[in-house]
Amino acid sequence: MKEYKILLTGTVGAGKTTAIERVSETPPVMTDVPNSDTSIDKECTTVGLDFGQLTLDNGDRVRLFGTPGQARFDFLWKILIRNALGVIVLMDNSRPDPLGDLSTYTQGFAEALRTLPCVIGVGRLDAHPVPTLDDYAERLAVTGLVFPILGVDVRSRTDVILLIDTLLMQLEADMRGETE
Ligand SMILES: Nc1nc2c(ncn2[C@@H]2O[C@H](COP(=O)(O)OP(=O)(O)O)[C@@H](O)[C@H]2O)c(=O)[nH]1
Ligand SMILES: [Mg+2]
Repeated sequence: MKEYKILLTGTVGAGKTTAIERVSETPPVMTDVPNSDTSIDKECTTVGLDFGQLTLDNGDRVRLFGTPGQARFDFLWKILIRNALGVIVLMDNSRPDPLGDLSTYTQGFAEALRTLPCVIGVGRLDAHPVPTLDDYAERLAVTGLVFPILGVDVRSRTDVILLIDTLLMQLEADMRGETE
């Protein structure tokens, strides 16, 4: 049995808390509190971290850590990324500048992303088709990064599992590459 620590990050409201709620087998640990930031239209916001865990079909265990979304908490990102084996970045395509948001996270996690696998999950694509997944790929390519980019709805358990599986597939590919 293997154990994976995965970090889930992304903008406020992208669905980090929802994603962890959907897949966690144990009651998720949450630190959402009433939102005092009037520039963000949301009742609750994550100040600390969310945590949940699940067992995959093959018995491997995944521990999921959700980061606070706001970039002003990036000192916490650096702590939470320790020992993580991969990063899921959730994007909200209804925001004013989703590609700018993407850059915030690729810069915030730049050091980790040099070695760790990552997958980008883009939400609310149905109502907000632009930027397209290709636009995201192009933005990533500018910084020399190549990661899978998936359109997802984190309210769907299947979609959250797909993000985790996509990340773990990269991990396994990396490990095979190392032993060959
Ligand atoms: N309509 C719609 N709502 C979504 C979608 N993805 C997430 N949401 C909603 O957006 C909110 C995300 O909140 P939350 O999980 O607290 O976001 P966090 O700040 O990243 O933790 C929840 O109410 C979700 O139900 C989507 O693709 N479409
Ligand atoms: Mg949250």
